Amino acid sequence: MKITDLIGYQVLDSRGKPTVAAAVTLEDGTTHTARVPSGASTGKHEALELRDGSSTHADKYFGGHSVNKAVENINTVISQHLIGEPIDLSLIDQKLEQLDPSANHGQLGANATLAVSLASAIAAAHAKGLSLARYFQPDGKLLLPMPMVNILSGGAHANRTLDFQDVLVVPCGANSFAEAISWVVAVRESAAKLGSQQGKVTNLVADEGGLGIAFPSIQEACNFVLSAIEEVGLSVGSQVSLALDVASTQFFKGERYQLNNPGREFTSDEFVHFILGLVTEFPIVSIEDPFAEDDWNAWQSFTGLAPSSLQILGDDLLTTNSARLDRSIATKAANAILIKANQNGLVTSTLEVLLRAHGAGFNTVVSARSGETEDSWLADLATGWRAGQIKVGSTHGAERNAKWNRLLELEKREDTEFARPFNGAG
Ligand code: 2PG
Ligand code: MG
Repeated sequence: MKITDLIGYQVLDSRGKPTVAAAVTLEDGTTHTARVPSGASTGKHEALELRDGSSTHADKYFGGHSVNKAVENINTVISQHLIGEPIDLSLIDQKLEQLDPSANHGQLGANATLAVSLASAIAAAHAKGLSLARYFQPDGKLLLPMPMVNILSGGAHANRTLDFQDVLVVPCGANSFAEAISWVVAVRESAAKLGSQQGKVTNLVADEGGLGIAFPSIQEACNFVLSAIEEVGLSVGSQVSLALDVASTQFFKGERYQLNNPGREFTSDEFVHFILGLVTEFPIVSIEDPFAEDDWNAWQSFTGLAPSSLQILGDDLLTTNSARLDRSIATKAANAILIKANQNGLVTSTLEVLLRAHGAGFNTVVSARSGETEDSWLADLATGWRAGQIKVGSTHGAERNAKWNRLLELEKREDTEFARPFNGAG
């Protein structure tokens, strides 16, 4: 089946910031749309998100964030080359690569290429009469991912109420996705209740739906979430464990890790030992970006010292980039990769990074961004790609729940099994 039309247009993300949407129309008259997400704590090695800057007339009210140039690139260069072509995802992504051979998709904008690539994937699945998850895995049981869910938010997502960006929970002992998400909802509610009992401000919801509660230290924040878990009668460790996204690049300044709470700064080596202390003291199964995006030595020495069961997850470090992944495999810096399609810019090359990671024995966590949309394709990608884990933010906000709800739907409608990557943890 051929593409008869392709358009790009500007829409809003969950922060009210402009983002790119693309719509692919097929010969059978159906139209398939996708919208791209956008980060706040972005890594400097990510693919380029093309924004207009403040000078354009069309941008007057968007403070330089509008995406008219990226949209224009879809409506001129890209559509010229794709209209009339068959709906074949790998050919389309190859064409997009040829149209913008720059490593970071900086000419067309990774927001333009990804919108087209995603809409094409959705259209290609339709053309085969499959769900997007099934398009990537036509046979056998689909693997529903274990969710990693934000309870407390800090960093760039919550005006630095905490130095660390996320304190998350992993319902590692749940037997189904539906059970997993129900436990998490209970823990988030329990945390909100506990916070108000303790006189904390709990009505501040951060960009990803987590509670923006201030704490004097990360240890107090972790203890608070542990109490919230116990309060609902779930057992810490065997049923629900902790995970952290330190997002440390955000507070790595002048070669020092600078914490506001408590006011203290650390050399890389000191911070390696600080993080080791945290993962020893708390039932933490996964730690993301404990070190800055180019502090490779710290990553390497931590991975050598940490318990082998700990998931050491590279986000800003690896930026869904195969060369950076290869370096981390070769140097044993990290043992897991966060997979974000918009860090990469194309669906097929994002999948290639994930498969390469699996080949090296790395865990993979498919992730949303802090600026999200109502789209749910992420749930299908995580499932059809057998990622094993997914991170979407909290269970608050329709842009987050669209992904959880799609996973609940896949669990009911498809032949699935639930991933248990931390089975036996705790
Ligand atoms: C992260 C993401 C999502 P952002 O750091 O993992 O939580 O944040 O999209 O702002 O980069
Ligand atoms: Mg991160």
